[in-house]
Amino acid sequence: MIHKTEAATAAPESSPLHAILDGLRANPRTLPAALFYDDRGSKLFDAITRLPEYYQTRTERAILEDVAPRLLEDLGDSLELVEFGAGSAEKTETLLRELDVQTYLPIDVSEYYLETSAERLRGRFPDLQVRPILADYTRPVKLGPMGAKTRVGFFPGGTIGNYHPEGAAAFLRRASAMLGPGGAFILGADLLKDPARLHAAYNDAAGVTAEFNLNILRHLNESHGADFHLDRWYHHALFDPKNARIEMHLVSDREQVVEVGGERFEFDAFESIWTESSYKYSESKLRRLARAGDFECEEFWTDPDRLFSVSLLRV
Ligand code: AVJ
Repeated sequence: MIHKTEAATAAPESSPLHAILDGLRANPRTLPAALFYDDRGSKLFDAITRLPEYYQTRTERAILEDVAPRLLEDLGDSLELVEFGAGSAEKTETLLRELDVQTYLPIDVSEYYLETSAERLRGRFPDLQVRPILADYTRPVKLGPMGAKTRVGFFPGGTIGNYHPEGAAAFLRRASAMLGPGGAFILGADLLKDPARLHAAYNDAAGVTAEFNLNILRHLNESHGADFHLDRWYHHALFDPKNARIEMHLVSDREQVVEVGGERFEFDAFESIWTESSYKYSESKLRRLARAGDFECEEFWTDPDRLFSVSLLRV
């Protein structure tokens, strides 16, 4: 049974048309990053996580496996694990194996992901209570009464990097309020590093990231009656050191007019739509972000090459 929260009673939709149109009218033009993750986009993202250039996913998994005993010690027994944007919940299995989790609350907008992963986890962890919550985790979510000693949030994958810094702090403050006093939060964040390495991770040789980026336009054509010609746009990803972020853009290769949701948009040649930001953190910036988000950074773990980080924050 999937529990719909108050915030989500109107069937969560990741990107309503008005948000899409607002973004396309803006200067610079943007599109919501949530648009990436239709069925095809989710599969492309899975393929990205296996690319040789994309170190994030495998490095985070290795760190989590490595520090699991320390997490067990820090968090103690009787936990309620709340995952923000759980997706297929693959990384979660490491925590479920190693920690004393009584209840698992995955929050996601995808009913498909929630159902299939709940079934898989109930099969693998017969003593675990799984209570899926169909909701948009970027908004306040009601968790209901707690049946364990400590509430632990889990936000892996470096998705925190999609938020601009003020948005990241605001998200953490909401999470902190949800988890309550004594609550903990396990946060995965990508680290600042050699720009060439960052650039390669978003410009893979096989072109999967380009496909993933362009898929947004296909998605808009299919679900919002847009008429983008995919061969008139190209993928552009760059590292901006001033803002410590990767920016992904879709660039128009000519002057053209596109219709989206019945509205006409005129694009100049080489004008771009900004589709994603992925902020990269240093340890000190991450500690400051935690504080701005009403948490204290209790532990900071990284891999030997300092590519990625897993932090344990405390309310
Ligand atoms: C899932 C947001 C962490 O920013 O690296 C991968 C998404 N975009 N390649 C990231 C993504 C292009 C990814 N996050």
